Amino acid sequence: MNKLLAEEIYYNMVLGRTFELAAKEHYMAGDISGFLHLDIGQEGFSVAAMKAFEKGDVFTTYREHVMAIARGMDPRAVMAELFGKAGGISRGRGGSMHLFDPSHFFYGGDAIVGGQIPNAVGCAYARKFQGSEDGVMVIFGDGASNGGAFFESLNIASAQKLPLLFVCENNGYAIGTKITRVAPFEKQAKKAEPYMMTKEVDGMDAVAVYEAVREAQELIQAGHGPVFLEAMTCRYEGHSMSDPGTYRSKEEMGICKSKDAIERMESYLKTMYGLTDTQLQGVQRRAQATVDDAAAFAAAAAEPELSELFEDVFCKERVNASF
Ligand SMILES: Cc1ncc(C[n+]2csc(CCOP(=O)(O)OP(=O)(O)O)c2C)c(N)n1
Ligand SMILES: [Mg+2]
Repeated sequence: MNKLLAEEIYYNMVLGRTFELAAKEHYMAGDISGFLHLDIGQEGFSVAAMKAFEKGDVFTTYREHVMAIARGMDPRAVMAELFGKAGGISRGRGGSMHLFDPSHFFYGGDAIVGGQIPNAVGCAYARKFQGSEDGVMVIFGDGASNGGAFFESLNIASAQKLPLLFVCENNGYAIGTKITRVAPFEKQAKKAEPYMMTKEVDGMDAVAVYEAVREAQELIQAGHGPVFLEAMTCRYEGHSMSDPGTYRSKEEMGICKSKDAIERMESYLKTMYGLTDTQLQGVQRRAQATVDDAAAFAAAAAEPELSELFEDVFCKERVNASF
């Protein structure tokens, strides 16, 4: 990976973690309500996957703030969405789980576990039909891979040879349930093996994730059909702000945090490109300033108009007159 890209990925990882820590603080202060799922610990995967799949459509889960920012969305608009403000990326109507921006080919954020998977299949079908070569990436958790829609999606994507990259972000848990209690194996790629090529990557290693996603996208762009990538990650916080995470031992968390993706990227930048601690601290300060600015913007932004309350809720016209 060249220096410029490595620095860009590092900045976005630090920005992501700083953003998440600020979101946590604002949630506790009552500025953010509803659900808030933090991505702390998984930033290496989130940022590298977005940077690698720069061209193409992206569908993902509710744990998507860091991905949205890495994709190019303005941190101000993302934070304002968390605050439920009119200046939010989804006009304050979606909140944390529904960051949506077609101009960046980023279609959420989905509160329905696994709901994004069949949506991505539909998009991949459309892209194939349109002759577009970039491909579609869908990211989902290990828990989501137990749902029926996931298996149906594997089936139809492989039967139709769709340009779709399935990425399972396996953090080992669905809320407080360990994946091995509800699935017969720890690695979920096994479920996709009869249908398509599968690969595994260390999701705590941003450089490896970047390379694995690039390679997989090249395969789908070459008309290879769908590919399945499994990234093994680790979340540091509870499932959401309402989960104290007491089901994981100190020992387990210690092992988890010893793989920290940000620290790993720092050693990479130091050994490969001779970056100094002072330079890395400069990056951290830049990230902090961006997040402070985003939070100040969100706090000062206007609430959505009350008159908009029922907008985009009901269909205004009959689509089919004979219906
Ligand atoms: C269809 C559906 N069932 C259940 C839930 C409740 N729920 C929210 S998140 C979650 C766990 C999902 O775990 P996983 O797919 O591994 O994602 P992670 O949060 O670990 O990234 C569940 C069961 C939901 N939102 N939607
Ligand atoms: Mg999970």
